[in-house]
This record gives sequence, C-alpha cells and structure tokens, in this order.
Amino acid sequence: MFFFLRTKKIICSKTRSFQYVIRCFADHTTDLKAKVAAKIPVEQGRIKDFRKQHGNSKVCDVTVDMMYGGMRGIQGLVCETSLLDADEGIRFRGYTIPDCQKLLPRAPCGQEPLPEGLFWLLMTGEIPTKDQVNEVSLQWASRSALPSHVVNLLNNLPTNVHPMSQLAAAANCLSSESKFAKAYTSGVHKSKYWEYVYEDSMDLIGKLPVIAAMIYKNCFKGGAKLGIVDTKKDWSFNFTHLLGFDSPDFTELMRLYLTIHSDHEGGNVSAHTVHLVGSALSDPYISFAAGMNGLAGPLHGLANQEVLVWLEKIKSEVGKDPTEEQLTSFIQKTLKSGQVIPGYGHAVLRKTDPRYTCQKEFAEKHLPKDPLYQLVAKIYKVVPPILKETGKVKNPWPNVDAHSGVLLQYYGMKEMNYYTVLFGVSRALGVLASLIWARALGLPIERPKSVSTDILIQELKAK
Ligand code: CMX
Repeated sequence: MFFFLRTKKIICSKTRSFQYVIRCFADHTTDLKAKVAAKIPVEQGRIKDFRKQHGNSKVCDVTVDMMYGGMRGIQGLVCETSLLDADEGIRFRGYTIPDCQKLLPRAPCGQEPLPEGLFWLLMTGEIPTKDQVNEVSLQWASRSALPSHVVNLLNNLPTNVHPMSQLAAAANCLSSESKFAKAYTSGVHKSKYWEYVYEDSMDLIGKLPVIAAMIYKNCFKGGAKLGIVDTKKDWSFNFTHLLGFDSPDFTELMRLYLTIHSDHEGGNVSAHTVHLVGSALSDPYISFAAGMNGLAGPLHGLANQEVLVWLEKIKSEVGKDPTEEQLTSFIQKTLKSGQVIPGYGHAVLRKTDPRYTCQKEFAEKHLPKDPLYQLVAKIYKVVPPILKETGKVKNPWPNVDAHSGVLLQYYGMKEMNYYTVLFGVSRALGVLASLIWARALGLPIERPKSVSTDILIQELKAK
C-alpha cells in the first residue's frame, strides 16, 4: 500500500513537473502547435469539471417563435474564439477591435494589426510576441504551394463561374491533400484528431492567398501570372503582392480587413456551417468549402458585393452627389420593391458595427475626400431613420459590409463580385481556429432535434 501511494505520488509529481516543463516551454515558444498542445488538457479538464457540476443546468428557454425565426436568441452553441455583444460588437478572446489594433504586432512601419497575430490570439487566448507572429507568417508562406490539379482546376474554370464558387471548388479539391482524412482512414486515435486538423488548417490558410489571387487574375486580369510568395514577408503582404497590388497602404488595409472579418462568434452562417460539417469529421478543406457556400449568400458575406452594386445604382439613377432628399426617396424605392438595404441590419448587433467604424476611421485617415466614401457617409445619416420607421427592422445600423467595398474601390480593386473572396480568406482564420478546438475538445457530431408543425401544435395543446 505504502509502495503504491509512493509510486502514485512520484508519478503525479513527475506528471506535474512534465506539464510544468511543457507549460514553461510553451510560454516562450514560437511554435503555435506546441502552445495549443499545452493548453488542450487544461481546457479539457476545465470543461469536464464544469459539465460534471452543471451538465443538467438550464441556460435558456426555446419558444415557438425562436424555432420558426431562424433560432435567434437560442444559446445552443459554444464558441471559444469570439463573442458578439449586441451593443458593443465583436470581442476576439475578450479583446475589442481597438484593443487588437493597439496590442497585436504590426508589420515594420505598419499601423494595422497582422492577421497572424489575431490567429494566434484566437487559438491561444494570448496576445503574441513579434517572434511568434513572424513564425506564423513563415509557416503560412512555406505551406502556400498548390497541387497541380487545383491549379488546373482554377485555370480551366470559365470566368463566368462566380469567384466564391471558384473558391469553394478549389477548397473542396484540396481535400485530396488532407492529412486528417488520411490519418482517419488509417485509424488514428481520436485524441490525435486535432493535430491533423491543425496541420490541414495551417496548410489551407497558407494556400488561400494563392487560390484567391489565381481566381482574381483568371477572372479579371486575363490569367496574368502570379508573383512569388516570399517566406520573409507577412501573409497580407504576400496576398496583395500576388493580387498585383503593390501599394503599401492597400497592404495595410488588407491587414486590417483580414483581421476584422475573421470571426463573429459561432452562430453566423459561415462559422456554424464549418462547425456543423466538421462535426461529421469531414476534413477541414471540405468543411471550409461548405462554409464558403454560406458566406456567398447575399444576406451574409455577399452583402459587400451587393452594397457596391447598390451604390452604383444610386450613382447612375440619382447622381454622384445626391441630396439627402434624393437618397431618401431612392432608399424608400428600394424598400418598396421588396429588397433589403445591403450593408444595414444584423441578426445580433443592435448598434453600428465596430468593424464598420474602424473601416470608416481608416477612410478618414487615408481617403477623406473620396466621393464614394462621402456618399457612404451620407447614406449613414439617411438610412437608419428610414429603417427605424418601418417598425420591423431590429437593427437599423450599418454592418461590416456597408464600408469594405468603398475602400477596395479607392485602391483600384474595382471588381465587386470578387469582394466576398477576401471576406472568405479572412473568415478562414476564425472558423478553422474553432474547428481545431472542436476536435481538441472532442465535440460530437451536431444533431439538434426537429419536429413538424403538427407535432408542435399537438405538444403545445397537450400542455
Ligand atoms: N433592409 C430592409 N429590410 C431589412 C433590413 C435591411 N437592411 N434588415 C432587416 N430587414 C427586415 C427583414 O428582411 C425582416 O423583414 P420581414 O419580416 O418582412 O421578413 C425584418 O426587417 C426583421 O428582420 P431583423 O430581425 O431585423 O433581421 P434578421 O435577423 O432577420 O436579418 C440580416 C439580419 C443581416 C439578414 C438583415 O438585416 C439583412 O437582410 N440586411 C441586409 C443584408 C446584409 O447587409 N447582410 C450582411 C450582414 C452581415 C454579414 O453577415 O456579413
């Protein structure tokens, strides 16, 4: 007995000191995977204890309206990477967008955060050092090569296939490279799933700028050749360089853009789709592709394209510098024709989206006199009262999509049906960080219960 206790004590202290060594190593490491590996058992334990104590506790009631109303307000998902407050907007692991602008490492001479730092934050909950961010840049750049069949696929798609469909097609076909799918087939233990999902996710994020740039060049620049990915440069620099935009200000815009579009908690269409499809243990490539098909909807990510189409309509039908009265009647005409005002409204937010605000600040700094920016600023004054007046729109304020296209137009990226691809490249950071954690925490296949209207009526009558 004494021997048993002693042995157990030695093992425990050895395990503890081993964990301590991992933790100390992980605190300073630039190896993101090692950092996450050290956090996983801690997080697994915390959730296990919490569920043991509160597994049967009730968190919310579900009403009939919620069931027919797109599940608004049902707390039915867990998302660790970000949280959306109705009034304050998004927080990434507790940090607001201004916090991230202040705290996350920047490129040399840059003002905006590097998306690599945001990814580190989403994955670990910690603000990374410059060295840690540089290592992520290096990892992504060195994983950027595409297999030939994906290059051939993209080069053979007709240019009238929407850029978002091309993005989803390329991501689907990258599934051939999935380390997770291969490991699953060869019978790897489920405790190791996350490691392969991590590798696939890092590979996919590394390849996305090349895929997105190929789509851009094939659709709009006659298939012009791409530049080369420089392993000494950051993800956004390489992306804008591949796209053929060498203005340092555009690269700065892209660093901001790719940071703020990354994550918006777990229930939005793209994030939820990736989570749902991934829960069936579909590999990260096809899970991401599924999410991109959701992002391509006009009520979600495609709204940034729709905003520009709508602004162009205003310019052609009313003029480049419309009065507030002219705008009011145009907006009312849009509503009367049964269409939504793109870039306005939100399922959760109830104030101006801080992602709109920080893009507005960027515009104020870099393009204050731009006529399209001024039109967007004027629309901001006119739309909210009109939407409020309808009495049904819950959030009359602008969302992220109301502003992004204007900035892209200013820097010469005029092709509006490409804009959602940029959103998709950014969204990869959030949805893949969540996917890695979902497998690390062993979350099961998602399968909520549904019932027919007849059953619902019967159940409520019986009550
Ligand atoms: N213009 C006109 N009507 C709007 C509106 C808008 N911008 N926003 C909401 N409404 C309408 C809805 O269509 C709905 O009308 P019905 O009852 O006749 O169907 C009513 O107001 C209530 O809707 P809600 O509860 O306020 O909004 P939802 O949660 O149902 O929808 C959203 C949210 C974003 C789809 C909606 O506001 C919208 O369609 N906005 C325009 C498209 C857009 O900008 N989407 C991007 C969102 C951000 C993103 O995901 O990227």
